[in-house]
Amino acid sequence: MLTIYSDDHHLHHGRCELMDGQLMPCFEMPSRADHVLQRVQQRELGPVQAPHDFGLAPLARIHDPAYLEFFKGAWARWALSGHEGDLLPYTWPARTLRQVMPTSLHGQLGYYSFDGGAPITAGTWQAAYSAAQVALTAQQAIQNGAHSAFALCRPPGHHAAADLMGGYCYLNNAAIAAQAFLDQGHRKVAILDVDYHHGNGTQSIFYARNDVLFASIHGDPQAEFPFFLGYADERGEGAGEGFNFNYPLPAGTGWARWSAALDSACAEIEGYGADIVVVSLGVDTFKDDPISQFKLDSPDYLAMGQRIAQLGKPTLFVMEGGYAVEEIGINAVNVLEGFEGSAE
Ligand code: SP5
Ligand code: ZN
Repeated sequence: MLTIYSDDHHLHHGRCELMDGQLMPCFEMPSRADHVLQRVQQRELGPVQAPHDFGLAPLARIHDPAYLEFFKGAWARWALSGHEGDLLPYTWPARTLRQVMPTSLHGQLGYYSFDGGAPITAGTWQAAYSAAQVALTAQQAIQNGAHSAFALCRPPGHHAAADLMGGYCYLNNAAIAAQAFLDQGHRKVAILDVDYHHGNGTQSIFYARNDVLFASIHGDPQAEFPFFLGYADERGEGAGEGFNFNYPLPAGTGWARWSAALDSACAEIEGYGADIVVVSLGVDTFKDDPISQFKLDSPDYLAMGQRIAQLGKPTLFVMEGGYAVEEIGINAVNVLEGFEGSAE
């Protein structure tokens, strides 16, 4: 399987995230992608190539142009005002407040974010921009006939909505790639999100549309981040009604229960008749993940890849979460090897 990877991810190294009442060192760190790349090479999964640059246009098919403009320029505004540390939001337009656009940098940052988990550093825009290009380059490989490809994206993307960053995410790599498939002639794309956290950004982007089916298996938002989306009764709206599927699962979920949800999600994807499957590949479902509560073990990821391969569709894997840094490479590449071992 072809892997697309850019060293630019190193440009994004946030110092702290706001979590559990504290500023904690960021769990989403550069060594994550380094470990995945090492494992890809060690297992000889296939060639590793750098991304092409498709510019801003495919990003603007998903993200609000004003949001892109803000994100691109935020660090320069922060540095100009004499600051050196990371830019992190602290006030959000929650209920009872107005959805207005202030002129202040922190006001605008609050407007364009939903949590204190996505710091902006000097290199965050470039890293996120390159990650989106990584996804688009892997998408192009499939468009040109490959049965599968791996977009080794960092930072991740599935929490980012059209005009919101949060949950370590800035640009929704999987959504950008899914839209590119549609723009290049495909009619039905299924996004299967196996990250431990609900893909709230991806869901919101496609919630009223029937050309993208979204299915997500994740920690029950009653108890887990992102708390405010990801419930089972969210089925889509308008033309998108019946094209959104959430499988919230309790803490402690292991492979037996998790794989039953995967079977259900796969049945929906088959019934839909997807041309293409995009997998939001988070491996924070791992038993030793430091911020998550599922109990999948490394061999389970091989079985996950095998089950996804049974769909028989061209499949784009897009890297999302996974914070047990020592095992992230083994687990992510196990999914890809499981897929390849079973693909036609
Ligand atoms: C892409 C992705 O996986 N983003 C995840 C963002 C999660 N941020 C909030 C994590 C809260 C974890 N709380 C449990 C802490 C255990 N001490
Ligand atoms: Zn996650």
